[in-house]
Formats: sequence, C-alpha cells, structure tokens
Amino acid sequence: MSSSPLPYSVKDVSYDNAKFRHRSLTKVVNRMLLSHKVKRNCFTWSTGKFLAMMMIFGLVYLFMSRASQDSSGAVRSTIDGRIDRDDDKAVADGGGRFKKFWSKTPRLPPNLSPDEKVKLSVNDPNNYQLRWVSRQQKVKDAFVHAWSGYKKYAMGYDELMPLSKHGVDGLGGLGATVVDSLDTAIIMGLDDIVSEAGSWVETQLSDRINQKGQVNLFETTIRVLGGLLSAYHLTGGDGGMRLSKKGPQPVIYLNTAKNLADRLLSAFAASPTVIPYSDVTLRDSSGHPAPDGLSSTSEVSTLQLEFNYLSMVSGDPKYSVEAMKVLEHMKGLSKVEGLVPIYISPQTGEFHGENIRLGSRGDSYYEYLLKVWLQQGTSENVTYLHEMYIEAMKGVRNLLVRKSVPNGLVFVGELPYGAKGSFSPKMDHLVCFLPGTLALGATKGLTKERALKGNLLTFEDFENLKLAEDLAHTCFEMYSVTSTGLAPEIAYFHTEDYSEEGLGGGNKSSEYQNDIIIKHADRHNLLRPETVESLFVLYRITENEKYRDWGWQIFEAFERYTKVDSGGYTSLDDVTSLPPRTRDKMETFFLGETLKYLYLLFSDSDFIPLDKFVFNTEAHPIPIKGAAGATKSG
Ligand code: DMJ
Repeated sequence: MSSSPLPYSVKDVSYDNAKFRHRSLTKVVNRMLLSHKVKRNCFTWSTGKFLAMMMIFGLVYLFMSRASQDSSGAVRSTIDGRIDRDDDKAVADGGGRFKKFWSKTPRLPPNLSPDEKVKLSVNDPNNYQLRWVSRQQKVKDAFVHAWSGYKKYAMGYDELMPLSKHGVDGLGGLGATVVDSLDTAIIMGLDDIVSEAGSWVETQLSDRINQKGQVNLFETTIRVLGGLLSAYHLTGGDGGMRLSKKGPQPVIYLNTAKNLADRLLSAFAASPTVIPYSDVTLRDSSGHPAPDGLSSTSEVSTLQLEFNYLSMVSGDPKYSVEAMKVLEHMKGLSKVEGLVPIYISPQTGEFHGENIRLGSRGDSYYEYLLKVWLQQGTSENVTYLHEMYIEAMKGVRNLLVRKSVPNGLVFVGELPYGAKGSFSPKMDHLVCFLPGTLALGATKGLTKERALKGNLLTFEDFENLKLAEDLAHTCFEMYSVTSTGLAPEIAYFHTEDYSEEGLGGGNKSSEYQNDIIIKHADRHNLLRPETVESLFVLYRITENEKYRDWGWQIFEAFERYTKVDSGGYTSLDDVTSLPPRTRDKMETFFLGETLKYLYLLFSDSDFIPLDKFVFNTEAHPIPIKGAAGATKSG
C-alpha cells in the first residue's frame, strides 16, 4: 500500500511549529484541496462524488473548530495571564483553531505554592516589579533583625553593642535608637515594633528628658526631636498619613517633642549671640559651650527643619524664630564663593578658622540651606537660602571638585587652610550626602523627566545634576573598591599632585584600585547612610535603575559582613581585609537612616514623595508647607 501524504498541517507540526502558527485557515484548506492526490481525484471523480467529499470536509471543519474553542477555553481558565493573551490571539486567528486541534494538550505549569511562585517570578529577568518587592522585604527583615538585637540586649539605651550584647548611652541617655527607629518601623508597616517603640516613648521618654544631664543640641535635635515629629506626622498628627494605628496617640509624640525642644532652647538663650552653644543640660535647662568654646557650623545650621515644623504644629513661633536667626545671621557673614569654615564662635558670631570641607562639621550646613527653603514652600521670605545654596554649589564646583588619576573619578576634596592654601584630595564618606542634595536641588523633588518637560531646569540645575550623578558613582566605587564591598570612613584620591602606594581597598578586580587610597586609620565603617541616601534620591529623580542595583549590592555587603547572628549589625574596623575586623557598635542611624533609605529606594516612587516631604539630616521625613497630604500608603 502506497502511503498517502499527510495533511499539510500535521506534517508541518513535526518540524516547524512556528511556521504552522502563522498559517491561516484558508491557506491550509487551499493547500489540502490542491495537494497532489486531491487534484487528481477532482479531475477523475463524478460531480456527485466531488460534492459528497466537499460535505465531508465541511463537517470535519465544523467539528474541529468546536473542539478547538473548548480546548482554548480550558487553557484560559488554568494558566497565567501571559499565556492567556497568546490564546486570545490564537482563537481570533482561524489557524489557531487547527493548531489547538492537532497539537498536543498544552503543558500546564506545575501547581506552585505562593512562595515558589514569587521565587520563580523574581528569577525571571523581566519581572522587575516583583524583584524589588522581594528585595524591599529583605531590607525589612534586616530592620527586624537589627531591632530584635537592640530590644533583647539594649532596650532604652542609646545604642546596642551587638557583640558584647549590651547597651550603651553614647548620646546622653534618651533611648536614641528607640526614637530614631520609630518612623522607620511606621514606614515599613511593622506594627509590633511601632507598638514597642511607641509605648516606650509614651511611658519612659518624658521622664528621661526631665532628668538627664548633658546632651548635644544638634544630635538630640536631628535624632530625637526629628524622630518624634516624623512619628507625629506619619501616625496622623497634623492631618498626616496615618501609616500606623499602633502606639500612642500622635499628640503624645508632639507633647514630648515640645518638652524636649523647650529645654534645647536654652542653648540659644545662654549664648551671647544668635549662634547657640553646642550642649544643653536637660534637667535644669541650661546651655553650655563646647570645651574649646566653638560650635560646629553644620550643627548650628541643622536645627531649622525640626524647629520650624514644631512651631507650625504647636502654634508657638518661638522655636522657629530662634533657629532661623542662625541662618539669617549667616547670610551676612563673609564666605569663600559661598563656602564656609567648619567652626563658628557663639561668643562673636563669626566663623572661626579657615578649614573648609563638606565632610564632618560642614556637611549639613549646605543640605539645610536647600531643604529649609524647600520646606517653606520656596516662599519669598527664605529666597536668600536658595541663593546661598546656589552660590555655595558654584563654589564647590570651582574650588573643591577634581578628578582622580588614572580613571577620572569625580570627587570633592577639602581646603584645610582656606582658598589660598593647598587642596587636599580627601573625601569623607559623609560627603556622599551631596549627590542626593544636588539632585534634589536641581529638580526640587520632581523627576528629571517632568522637570525637563516643564522646562524647569536652569543652567545651574543641569550642572548640579551632572555633578550629582558623577559623585554618586564615586561614592558607589568607594564601596566596590574594597574587599568587603563596604566603604571606608574616609578615602583619598590619587591626583597629579598626590599619590601613595600600597593603600588600596583590596578588591583587585575594581578598575578604580589605583584611583582610591585608603589610609590605615580610615578603614572603618560605621554603617553610615550617606551613599544609599543619595542613591535613593537619584533613583527617584532620574529613574535610572542602576541606582537601585548599586543600593542592592551595598545592602548585600552589609548583610554579609555586619550582621550579628544573635541580633543587630555591627560597625567594622577594617573594610579592606577579609574577614573584616569588627567594632562592637550599632549606630542609631543604621535603623533611622541606612535601612530606611534602602527600603524607600526599593519602594514605589509615590510613597513619601520628594516633592511633598523633605527628609531631615537623620532621614526623618517632614512635610513641605502646603504640599503634603494625600499620599499613597504602604
Ligand atoms: C547622621 O547622624 C546624620 O546623617 C548626620 O547629618 C551626619 N552623620 C550621621 C550619619 O552618618
């Protein structure tokens, strides 16, 4: 018996599924009718036989289309949306019906548990959204781990020593970790922690404030006062977001903040000028200068967001009035292209010395020039702050920005002897707040795309945004260049005028191994937030995914080298050696800032948006006048 050729479609299935998918029904029937054998029969058969054959074809066709529709319906109800859509297309196309009829029963995915499904989807490179949801969850887990160590061994102390498993009061004894962590827990939706921290604040903090001794005005303002005010707003005070219903009524946070700020005001009252002293004794509300009589420039100019907001919500202007006098006074002082020395005297009201830097004691002066202007809704009364900020950033670009050799990393150095003295290619990790501030200043919290569309960027804004991106890259490379993937406290940069051999970060595969110099005394890492803070702001503004990827790499390095099994995370002594030597301390800003910024880096961009909130220098969000309100929760 001679074998008859297979119908075209069936033959095709075995060797070219793709081609088959694209054939239309008409084409397939035509091919069948015109196939060799059918052609011959058409010429030899009678008209009756021919008509009978056509009827059979018709019946077969009807049967097949029915079967195909049934089968596609079943598939639609059992498999995921992507296959569903393919199916719809196939049903609309007549060729698809033949395919369903002839092809094998579709293979359905195995029945997976929800967890397995998330794992599977996360590994799918296309599944961008789920990947970041899962990474955000990892950051949340890290926060829970950090808090659990603190709660177990150090509840009520300022900080946890996670290796020796006890607490220490390095900030005056106001339970700084509790208050610094509170709004992070609120933001992450960790209700149990909000309850624990909130009830500690309600039952313990006022007594501490009434009884404790000496505290630093700046540290207490940014961590404790800032933390209380954010908690107040984020739990519904001042018409805020009500992210958590746990813990005390918001007014408890506000009253505690007022009690604290009333005492902190003594640093202003005791000073002969508008520049406050650096310290306060809480129990008797007295202000005191530092032993050398000087205040840090950044410290006296980094109180205004908090004091302004307290005045706004309490209805008492005194806090804002005192704090703003500092900035108004600084406006009139002479500067070097907008840059200022890192010390100021409360006795004379003048800057002291010539040391100019954006690292310790200088940093947040520049940050608050911008943020206080933003907080006040860019009102005309504070335009001078924006002018001071713009002038200072021009000064940074002219006097402090250089490129390293051989690979051209852009960095911000220092002028320890003023503008006429020599340049130092030293950059503190603290300077890594600057990329975020520059980007925020350029678009005022809008995305770059929106700012471009609205034609809102000036020449200065473009320059600052470019510098922000270059510096963020450098800050990230300060991590990548080390063996642990974690940045040192201070880096030096190899330039035409400066080099030192044998002080690399230890990661031989980094292309910047010769650009970055890390001295022995600077190799520690205190779990600081500045780089991830800038990555968060830059991601929100540029929407460039690389900033999220960099943040994730940094988070993984924290997980690998700083996590302590019994609870908490520890600072390191040397990021260039493996395994790294550890220090026994978990700083409060790891919970208040580092983990919060990582969490927000991986969150939706309309959660705590940058055009409605400013973050104080300790990452406590404060609403912008007239802008905050209806914001997405979760
Ligand atoms: C924090 O307390 C604040 O971010 C401050 O402005 C600088 N230092 C630490 C974090 O590194």
